[in-house]
Amino acid sequence: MTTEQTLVLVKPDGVQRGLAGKIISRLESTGLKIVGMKLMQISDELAATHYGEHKGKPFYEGLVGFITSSPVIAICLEGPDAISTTRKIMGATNPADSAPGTIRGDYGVDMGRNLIHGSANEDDAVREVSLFFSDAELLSYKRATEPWIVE
Ligand code: DAT
Ligand code: MG
Repeated sequence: MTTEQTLVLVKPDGVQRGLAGKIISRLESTGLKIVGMKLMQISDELAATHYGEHKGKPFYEGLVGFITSSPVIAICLEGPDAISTTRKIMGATNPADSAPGTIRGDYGVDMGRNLIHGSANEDDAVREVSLFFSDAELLSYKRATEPWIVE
């Protein structure tokens, strides 16, 4: 197990639909630690940088339009295997293929409204966390429950 940080976004559909609490609760319940969190409006520039890998794809304009359409909640989660654990709880990119019990499987029906972003791998996670959070916004703290979460 490697201690990792990962970037999560509760996307505009999650915030608009009042599902942010439920989505964050599922991630928080794993024992992963919230080390940064804020409600924010993503600018066109930030969206273009964040989704740079998808530039030129047919869904790119819609994706950038959607992610900048209304506020998101950005979260930095920290803990053992935080990246893959978060991706598992999110479910597959297309909610239609996401298993029941996952966030996208339980709350979504459309690829373009899939509620949540989570960094895909270690390189993306490092890049995305520093894109959305300054050093001062990421807090280092201990929780009394930690020995009950990690051996
Ligand atoms: P993920 O969000 O699971 O990491 P991704 O990085 O491949 O998926 O794509 C980013 C987002 O773009 C995804 O959450 C939804 C949208 N998207 C991806 N592929 C798409 C497609 N074929 N049609 C429409 N939207 C798509
Ligand atoms: Mg991705």
